[in-house]
Amino acid sequence: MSQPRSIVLYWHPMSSATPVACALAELGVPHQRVKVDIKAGEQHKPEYLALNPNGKVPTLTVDGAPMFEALAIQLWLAEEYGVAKGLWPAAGTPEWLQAMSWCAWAYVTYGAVLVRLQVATMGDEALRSAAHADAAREGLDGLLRLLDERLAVQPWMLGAEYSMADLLVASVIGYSVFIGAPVARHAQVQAWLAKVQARPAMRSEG
Ligand SMILES: N[C@@H](CCC(=O)N[C@@H](CS)C(=O)NCC(=O)O)C(=O)O
Repeated sequence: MSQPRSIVLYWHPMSSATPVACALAELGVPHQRVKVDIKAGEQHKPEYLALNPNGKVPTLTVDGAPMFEALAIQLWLAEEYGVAKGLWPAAGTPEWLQAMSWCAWAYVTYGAVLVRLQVATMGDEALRSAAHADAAREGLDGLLRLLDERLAVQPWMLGAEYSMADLLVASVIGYSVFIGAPVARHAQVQAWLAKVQARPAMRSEG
């Protein structure tokens, strides 16, 4: 058995670090937490930028070695700890190919349209636009339809069992509800999201 690793999560409450905190809890990974006060600008300190040149949370260090981007961190955690727990498929299997695809779909494809909606409806007044917001909402609706079709034929992202793919994808879809994505139009997605969010690990930001 390999030596336990020393894991440290640099985080801020209710941020992009939240899904990582939930993933650590779901996988039962012992770790330390370091709060980075992004409202006070701690993310711009040279010692933090040395870990994460983006100056954002989350950052995870593994035996002192840093990694950043919530998607990359969660995929690493799933690979490292999820396979033994039956929460992540073995690399190279058909289920793993689907897991990688849907996690990237959520964070990259869906996430890009979500940012369009966010920019068109929140933040800088000069960038707000009802037309852009409508177009982004329609884009998200089309993507949510794909997810709804998948969840109409199987209860979880990878089939019969809950997996870390559900946690990753639901983290993005759940956040998108707050931005105004039309999740409520998709009954299967809504029911699945409620099941994922009811898991104890999803409330363990700490
Ligand atoms: N794509 C990045 C996004 C990280 C991100 O935007 N983090 C925000 C909090 S939600 C942050 O640290 N903002 C501080 C800043 O921009 O100064 C990831 O997934 O890690």
